[in-house]
Amino acid sequence: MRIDVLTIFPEYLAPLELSLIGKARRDGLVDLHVHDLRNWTHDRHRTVDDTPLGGGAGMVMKPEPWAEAFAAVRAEGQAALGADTEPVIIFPNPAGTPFAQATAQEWSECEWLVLACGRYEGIDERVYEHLADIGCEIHLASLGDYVLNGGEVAVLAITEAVVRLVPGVVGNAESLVEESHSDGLLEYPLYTRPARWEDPAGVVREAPAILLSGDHGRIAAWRREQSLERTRQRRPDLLDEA
Ligand code: 6GU
Repeated sequence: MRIDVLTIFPEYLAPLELSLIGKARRDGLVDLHVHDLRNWTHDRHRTVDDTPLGGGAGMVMKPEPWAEAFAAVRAEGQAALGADTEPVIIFPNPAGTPFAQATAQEWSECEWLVLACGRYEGIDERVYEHLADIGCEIHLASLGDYVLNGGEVAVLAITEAVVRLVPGVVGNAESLVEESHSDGLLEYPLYTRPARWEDPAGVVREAPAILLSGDHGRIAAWRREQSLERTRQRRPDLLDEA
């Protein structure tokens, strides 16, 4: 999978060198490129924003650097992947559709993602119109109902959620099956040794005896019950869908 990130803060994406994503890159499973949007400005101050037409607070990202950046990144990606390959373009945006595990699964099956980080109040609307006009598949995705300063943190989250689903990235593929949200429910509680633990307050805490029983059928049923109960308490909204 190829991923291109467009941002005015390339340093913000430094964590993509680390841990699971860093290893996936070194293993050749993910070809990830971070680009500075200001490379596609032409004035002395490398300006990417201007005041909103019609007035109002804050600044809006100008269309020209974005259009030039997409054209350049598209050509670079097509040189690597083939001239008929098109990227799926994702704009993290608090006004987008909710990003969820099913979205991560879909995008993990894409050959090429371009993640475009907006800043300030947002990007000039004509950028989206232009990309749609030239036949690009574009998505606006939100992490949840709160506002971040820009798309960079959202891109870290989206990239991690997507890349870990790319085949070969997570060593034990079974761990992707049992985790929260993979079946629409929250994950059951987990325990490890020691089965009998005296906590720092002197309270003896035993792991549920059923987990020591060796009866895999009853353990699976218990875990399902726990998942359902936990989901009912914390996320009743998920139960209606599951
Ligand atoms: Cl994807 N972007 C920004 N700027 N804020 C957000 C968000 C995304 N998701 C929730 N808040």
